[in-house]
Amino acid sequence: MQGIVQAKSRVDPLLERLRGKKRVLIMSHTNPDPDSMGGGFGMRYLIEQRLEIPTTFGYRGNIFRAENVEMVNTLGLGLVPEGELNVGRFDGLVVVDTQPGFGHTKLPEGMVVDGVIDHHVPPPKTVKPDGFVDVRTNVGATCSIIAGYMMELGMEIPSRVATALFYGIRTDTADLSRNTSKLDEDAYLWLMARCDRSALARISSPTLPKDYFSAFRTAMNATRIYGKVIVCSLGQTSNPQIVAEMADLLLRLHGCEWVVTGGLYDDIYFISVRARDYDRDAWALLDSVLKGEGSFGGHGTVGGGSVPIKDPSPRGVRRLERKLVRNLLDALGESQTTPVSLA
Ligand SMILES: [Mn+2]
Repeated sequence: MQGIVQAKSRVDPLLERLRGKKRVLIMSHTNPDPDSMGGGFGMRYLIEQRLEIPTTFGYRGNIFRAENVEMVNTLGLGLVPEGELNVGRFDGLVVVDTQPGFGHTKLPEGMVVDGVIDHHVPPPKTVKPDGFVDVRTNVGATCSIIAGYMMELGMEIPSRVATALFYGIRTDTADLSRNTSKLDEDAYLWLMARCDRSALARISSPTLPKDYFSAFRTAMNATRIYGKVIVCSLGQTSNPQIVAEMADLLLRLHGCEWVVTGGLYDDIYFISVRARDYDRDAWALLDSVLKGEGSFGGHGTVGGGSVPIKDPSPRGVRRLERKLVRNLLDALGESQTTPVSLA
């Protein structure tokens, strides 16, 4: 007798665990980026389709980057801010693009974590949840892992979901140019064929407010070149996203091998690291810059960290920046180099 062959997927144990739940909450790290938003949207679709359980994507912090705001609006991601979540309504919790134990990840108290799907190096003090864990540090984007489940299950997905997942892979891997695995390539091509191209174009180049450009001018003036290392210490900033955007831009400077940018927002000092060459390890560099302070994460040539500041006065910020830059230059052998201004 021939039965119906069910497609098998790596996500099956999670689906089994969630079966029968009433309402599932999906969370990511604070200030969600496209990979976490795309991954969350993808997991919502997967769970709702396979299990017919309603889901909600809850988030902490803000969505800063104009592209990311456009992504939320154009695709109708329907994220719910933490303050508006009624946590008691949920009996399931799935965490995407981060892991419990990271400093930038706060999950609702008392809730059991049913699943973790991520591609970051696990935090040093890992509290291993007893639920489903799929952490693949060789993969460039959480969205690739989630698209992989859909491919394994033979699912067809709406263009909105495909576009969100695709944009997550695009941003985390810079269009497959960094930290890329076979799975990222397969997922990228599979999603590309299902994307809404005009939505994608809108998300990729949204209009920008005037103060965006003045923030860039300030950042240019704050940039110093120490041989192969570019440093941009912004002090207080009104938009922490400029820290990551400057890192991406400065990496294109001739002769640059490393970029480290930083800025204070809401009493947290944010740091971004980028490396030009494939074999560089941003995680290891952040480890030696922060020396146990704050928290950080990274994969391959891209990394980010945050340090809560005790003294947020301009002097206090300058003191922290000086210390971090000293650690950085020591770690990269540029401590004797005289800095040159960029602009
Ligand atoms: Mn990611």
